[in-house]
Amino acid sequence: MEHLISSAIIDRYFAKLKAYLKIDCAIVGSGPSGLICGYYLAKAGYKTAIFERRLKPGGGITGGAMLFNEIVFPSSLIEFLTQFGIRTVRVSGTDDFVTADSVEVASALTYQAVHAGAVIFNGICVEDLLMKEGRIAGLVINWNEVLQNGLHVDPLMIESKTVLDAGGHDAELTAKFARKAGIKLKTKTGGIMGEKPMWAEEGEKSTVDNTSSVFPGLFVSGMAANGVHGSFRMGPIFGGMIYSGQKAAELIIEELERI
Ligand code: 48H
Repeated sequence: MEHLISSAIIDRYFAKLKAYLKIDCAIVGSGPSGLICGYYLAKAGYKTAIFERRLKPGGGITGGAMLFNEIVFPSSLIEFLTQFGIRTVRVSGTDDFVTADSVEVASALTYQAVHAGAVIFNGICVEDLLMKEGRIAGLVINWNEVLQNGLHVDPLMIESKTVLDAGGHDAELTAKFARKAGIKLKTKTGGIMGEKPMWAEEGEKSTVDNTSSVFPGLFVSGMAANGVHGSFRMGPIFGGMIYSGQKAAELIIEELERI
């Protein structure tokens, strides 16, 4: 019996991975902006995979704030959150904000993205990007454990028409790509501008403004967008991340329809 269990898992996993070697959009990171973007792309019928180096999806959502597992959203998102199966509680003394259980939010966003048709590959790190003829052409992937242990093991590649860097603070992947490729990014300076300190209101707003295409085929969302374009952090309020994921999906769909 044991060999059947092993064989079922091996067959199914490799069938799934093989089916996603050539896709429409590869999303790096399963934080809120990556999951939301994956949800909308998959729902619109685009072949979408999310690569997450950690074991569990959710990125910075699950830990809440200082491990207090509640997060804040603007009230403008109540209807959206309810549709996603997320319960909210009004914040006393203001109509502007609600709270939600961060474990519930991470689970609901993950469930909705996967059920819309996005596939999440966890435990896999995107170590580099694939670039051909002046545009991004996919990802270079490896087991996170291989990289963490510094093992000299060559990677595999995923071909993708578009890539979203939703990898969070410091926009490590886009920074590495710009440095290695020696190209100019579509930012005010042509380079990575770097995240600024805390300013919740400005950070929330600029996350959406900064969600953009930074090189042909390469998009940035969430904290990676703020890292690339040089804007503020906002702490444990997640409205900007949801709107950023929605905007990233719109921009990527526009590009997929154009190329
Ligand atoms: C595979 C990778 C790689 C890689 C990173 O940080 P995230 O939660 O992403 P966002 O930007 O959607 O959300 C940001 C939000 O969670 C947050 O941090 C806020 C609001 N901070 C405010 C503040 O003031 O601090 O998730 C990114 C995910 C993580 O799960 C990483 O493990 C993953 O991306 N990731 N996965 N390959 N190269 N790089």
